[in-house]
Amino acid sequence: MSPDGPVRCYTEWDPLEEAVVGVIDGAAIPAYELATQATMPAAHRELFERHGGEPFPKHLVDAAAAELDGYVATLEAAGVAVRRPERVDHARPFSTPSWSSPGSLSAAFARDVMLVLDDEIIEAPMGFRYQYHSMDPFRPIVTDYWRRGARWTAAPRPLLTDASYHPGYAAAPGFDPDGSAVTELEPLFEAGDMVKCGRDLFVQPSHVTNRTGIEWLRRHLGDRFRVHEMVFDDRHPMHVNATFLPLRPGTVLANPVRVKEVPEPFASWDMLVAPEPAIPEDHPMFMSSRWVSMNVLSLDPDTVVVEAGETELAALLESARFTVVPVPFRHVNTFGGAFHCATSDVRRRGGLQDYFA
Ligand code: DAV
Repeated sequence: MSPDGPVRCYTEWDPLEEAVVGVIDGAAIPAYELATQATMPAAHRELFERHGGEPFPKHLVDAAAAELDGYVATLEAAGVAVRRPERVDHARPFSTPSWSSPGSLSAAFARDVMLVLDDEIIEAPMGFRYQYHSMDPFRPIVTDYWRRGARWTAAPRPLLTDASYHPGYAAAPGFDPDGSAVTELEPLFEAGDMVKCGRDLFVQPSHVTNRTGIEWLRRHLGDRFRVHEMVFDDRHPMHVNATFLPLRPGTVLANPVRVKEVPEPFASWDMLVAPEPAIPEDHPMFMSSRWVSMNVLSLDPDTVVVEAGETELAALLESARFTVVPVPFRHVNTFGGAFHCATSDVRRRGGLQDYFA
């Protein structure tokens, strides 16, 4: 727990000193598999079925890549050190002894592949088959952090045979963690389903995070952290950061459609209700809902990066005394996320605190 180590992160809001920001280069169209069906817009099913594993059209990738570079420049101008994963071709098939995938996805959403907590990086056991190698482009960075003193752990590698999926999941009317697209056969989680609030880690069971994965984390983290579950009113849960996002002690940004009840520990916090996304209805959104509009990133307890077109959200945050840094990110939105998804915070200033004492 050296305070001078390269990795140290306890919250979503302490002053950001270093982060990994993803790259979209080489992105492939996700293959159609059960977890895709459970989480991604039904309108694009045919694209996934017919073109899964092929490269995404270059003009879409290039536009998003330019926005990611612009975002990195903004972070660097704010004094944040930024590392990027390797640029690789994700349109390459691979297989295990049990199954094969026509390709991978991308290295755009750095958040999801690893949980950075305390001085440790935990590689996520991801539930999509096409995410099986999603950590690979990040390995040089993580190896370097480890050489410089960080702890480095990989959660047990999942097998992802058919027994890890639950084809009957769709029968449930809302989301019931016991009716997730993934079974409880082995630990599965993605770090996008988590928010860090000091001693308390809040995790959403979803179609990519199961209770076995949450229990693995609970036991791995031991006494220093309390691991809580949060379930929201979302039929297609995959990552909690377009649903419920703490911005500073006492303030959380919430999705009005999905958050019907504030999780008990947050009862005394101010809830900022995210406005209707400004993303045009006809904007291509292949992998998420338009609610990635609220997928913001805190640079410190007073400063939030917001998509440049989300002016209502910016006004709401300003009325709550935040400074808003607008950054264009619509073309990144097309691929299923925004700033919180694209960023894995590696070091934030500040120590381990209890915000719910
Ligand atoms: O539509 O709320 C957000 C996914 C962020 N990676 C959604 C999914």
